[in-house]
Amino acid sequence: MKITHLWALEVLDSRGNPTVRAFLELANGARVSASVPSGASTGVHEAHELRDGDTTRYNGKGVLKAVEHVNTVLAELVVGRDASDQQTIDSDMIALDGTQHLSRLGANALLAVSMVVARAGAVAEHTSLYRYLAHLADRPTNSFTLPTPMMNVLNGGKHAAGASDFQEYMIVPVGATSMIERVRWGSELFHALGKILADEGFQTTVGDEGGYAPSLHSNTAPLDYALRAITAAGYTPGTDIALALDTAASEFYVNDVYTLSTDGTEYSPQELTDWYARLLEKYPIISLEDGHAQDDWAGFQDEIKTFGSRVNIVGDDLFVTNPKRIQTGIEMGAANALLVKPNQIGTLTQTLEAIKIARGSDYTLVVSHRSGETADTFIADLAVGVGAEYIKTGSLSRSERVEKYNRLLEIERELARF
Ligand code: 2PG
Ligand code: MG
Repeated sequence: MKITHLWALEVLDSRGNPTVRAFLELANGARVSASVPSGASTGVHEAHELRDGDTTRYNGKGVLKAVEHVNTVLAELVVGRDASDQQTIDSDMIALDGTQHLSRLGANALLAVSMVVARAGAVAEHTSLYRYLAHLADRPTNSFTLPTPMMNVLNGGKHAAGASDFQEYMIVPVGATSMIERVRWGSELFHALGKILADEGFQTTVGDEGGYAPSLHSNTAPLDYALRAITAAGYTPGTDIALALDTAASEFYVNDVYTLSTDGTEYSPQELTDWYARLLEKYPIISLEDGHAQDDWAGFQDEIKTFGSRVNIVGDDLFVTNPKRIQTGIEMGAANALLVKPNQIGTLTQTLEAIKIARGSDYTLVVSHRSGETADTFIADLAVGVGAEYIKTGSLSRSERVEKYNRLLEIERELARF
């Protein structure tokens, strides 16, 4: 079905910063929209998020230029095309931009259009977004599995000042057999954790991703609190609920040294691997994301050699959802799992290509939100559509996080009915 209108607006994300929301109208009058998220611990190799730099508004963070690009050149390119034309629309937008990191038109402009075109494609086919995304990804559209959430119940790093150096302490309800159970277990644990923290006089205010952000003065204490909360909520650590970490190590790495100021320790890349190995012995951790810095390929290789057979070693800043970097990682044996963030690369088609390459080498997939989110639940459908084993979309509070879980509940219900 023909696309008749395309336009964009500057709206706010969950941190109160501007982001791009695109709208699209089809020939039958149906209208859809899509919003782009934004990171804080962004990798240096990510596609370019275009900000206005005009300090008289939003401290330079406005996105009016990106919005203008959607309203002019991108609308010109897309209006009149068929909504099912995802691949060519995406590749034509990339060609029109003409730069390596989409810095001319802005990856935020391109992704907004790419997402809204996909949503329109699903509407035109009278199908659900996850089913349509499965079709775009060349996957079966008659059998789906739901991802297991990695729920970030304790926030640190760049997402919560004054907490830990590590960015994310996640709980993973591996023993739950349905989304209804996974969400309930997560919520019960989140509240049990809040009670433990409050009883001990810690703050229970939340960070950017909806997890608690107390100052526990140690990078391992949050793991102990998470374990206590699992037990307090009536679950068994490891078998019912496991743990996952995103240390976001690029943020505490300078000149070959990893500095954990909360603990007062410094590690070489190899010492850091050894320390992680000790943590993995002690805690039921099943996944370690960005355990070394974004260009410390040797650090990641070392992780694979030391504990790669037991744990998901997830590349986020390392890969930035970029097919070329993933290929390099595969050749070097530097990870075994891919974090998928469409806005790191800029279009849906490139995201699906990244996934295909990773899958070709049996990588595990973790579809992910950004720390600056909107109420858009696109990534929930993406995780189901591409058959990701995991989704990472924050804690059990803050609507921009919880809405993704709610969307997964809807999808589970829909799959049970049809
Ligand atoms: C990450 C993400 C999401 P940000 O590092 O994995 O949790 O954070 O969006 O700030 O890059
Ligand atoms: Mg990360």
